Amino acid sequence: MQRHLIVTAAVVLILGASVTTALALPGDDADRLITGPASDPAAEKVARDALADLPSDVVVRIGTRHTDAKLAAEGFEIRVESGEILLDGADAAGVFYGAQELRERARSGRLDDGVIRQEPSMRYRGLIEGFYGTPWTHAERLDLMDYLGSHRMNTYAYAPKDDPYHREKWREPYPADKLAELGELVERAQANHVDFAFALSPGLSICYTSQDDYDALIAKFDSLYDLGVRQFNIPLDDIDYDTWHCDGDAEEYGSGPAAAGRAQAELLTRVQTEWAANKDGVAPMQMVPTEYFDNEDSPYKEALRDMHSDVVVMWTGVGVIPTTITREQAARAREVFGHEILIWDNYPVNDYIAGRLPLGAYTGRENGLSAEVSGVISNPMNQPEVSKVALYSFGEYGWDDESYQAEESWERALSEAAGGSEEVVDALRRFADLNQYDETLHQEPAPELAAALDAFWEAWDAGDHDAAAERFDAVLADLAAAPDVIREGAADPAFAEQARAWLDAAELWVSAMRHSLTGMVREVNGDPEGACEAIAEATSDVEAAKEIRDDREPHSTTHPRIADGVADAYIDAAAGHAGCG
Ligand code: LOG
Repeated sequence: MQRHLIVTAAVVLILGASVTTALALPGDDADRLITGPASDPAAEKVARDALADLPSDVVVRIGTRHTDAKLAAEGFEIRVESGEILLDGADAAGVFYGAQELRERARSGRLDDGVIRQEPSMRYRGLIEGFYGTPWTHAERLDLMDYLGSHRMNTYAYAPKDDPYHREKWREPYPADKLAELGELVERAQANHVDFAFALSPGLSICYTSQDDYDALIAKFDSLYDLGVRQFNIPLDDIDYDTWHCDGDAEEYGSGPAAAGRAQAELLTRVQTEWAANKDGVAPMQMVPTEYFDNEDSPYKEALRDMHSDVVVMWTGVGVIPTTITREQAARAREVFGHEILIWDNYPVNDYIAGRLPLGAYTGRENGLSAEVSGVISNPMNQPEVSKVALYSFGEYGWDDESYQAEESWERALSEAAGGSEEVVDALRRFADLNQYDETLHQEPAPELAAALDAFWEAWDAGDHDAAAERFDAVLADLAAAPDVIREGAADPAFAEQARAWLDAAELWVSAMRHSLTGMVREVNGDPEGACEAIAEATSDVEAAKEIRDDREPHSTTHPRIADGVADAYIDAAAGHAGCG
């Protein structure tokens, strides 16, 4: 197509380009983009961007309902032939995603004559703001809506544990200013073909048999419905299901997990049948069970199986933050919960590992989970911009979980965060090595640095001190340079702002390692005093690194963890070698 278009463009240029261009004002490409009924402003804007990278005589028709292909929801087809591009979708979201594909291919020169057809493999793709600690700001949420839309993700579930009106004060209506913000979020979500799912967590205090509590819950949902919300969720995770909050519940249901399961199932069934089913456009209810983290059958899950069959059940996999999630496990979850499963994937959430900024690849999710579940959505970090490294891969996995490759996806995510610069990608890769340990998906701290250290010790112990030190210092020099490269080069300055504490701490830990190395070298060169001076410098760097705090909870309570178990171990060992430990 590229070659063909260029030829056509040349011909037009000779024969009559002047006529077309004379009619069009500079930058006016109205005549090159023809929109039909399935198109909307979001798709149009993207398609218009694509025109900039297409030869000027190419006509693009979007959403004109020309395709007879049976596309699944949100799917699209792009037909490229003879100077014309026909882009259509199963729906407006499909046209929007197709326009993104077109823009991307036009930019990278990968647009040949023929047909491109794509459909998402999962119904739900995106995130659940479901972590503890400092919730995202309004501005950050707005930005995330755009991010989701531009990465073919369609779900923003709103469930911040520390929004009091979501959990502790669930009965209370949102104050006007908060409601206005939620309204803006819903609008921005809609503009990006993102479904805003509102979650209300009454489990800390609800009396299941109380009509007043039921009414309070519905009133809250109604207030969000009026803003345009059409997906609703009742998360009942992290509550004590052996404790009732009123005597009536004990009388009605008895006690124990099965009783809790019945009370929850009845609540969801009632909300589904009396409210959701009667409200125009409302999707089936969603819920998070109290036993969300395993797939063993139990009296509680048996009780949930009686819940209205339309209700979607969220599940985190086996374990709250599972290293792996397999098809077999998911199939079993579907069986024991007896409902459609939507995975609440606790990655890259960092509320349980204060001081960590997990930047590793999104790994361990078996290809083909879409056969068993209707979606896999991310519970991200308190730091939204930094979370995009993982969210990028959730987008790819949700769109095509069959062919997803974690490492390759991660490389693309880094490249996006780096604005395409190889130098910045390298710096991010190094920084990510120091920041990938998360106890679960990545259990090896700083594997690259650890490997460099192994090589160093081997050479050092063999007596090859100078060569060992030189090679290791070259590794440390690259690491030392990385924070500044990221500060200056990250595509979005918010990345460096939100990673500030970790970038500053990384600089100090690397500096401490370099001083430690100097100490070792001085010692073997017969300068014990100089050695101990260097070790003292290392110690003061480490002390300074431990003073650093991020301002978001829970990270504000501790210092950033940088390559711990590797960097600190080396610094300790070096002090011993230098004879001043
Ligand atoms: C919470 C979640 C929290 C996450 C990680 C679920 C369903 N609930 O253990 O809010 O962010 O773990 O700490 C959870 O995962 N409970």
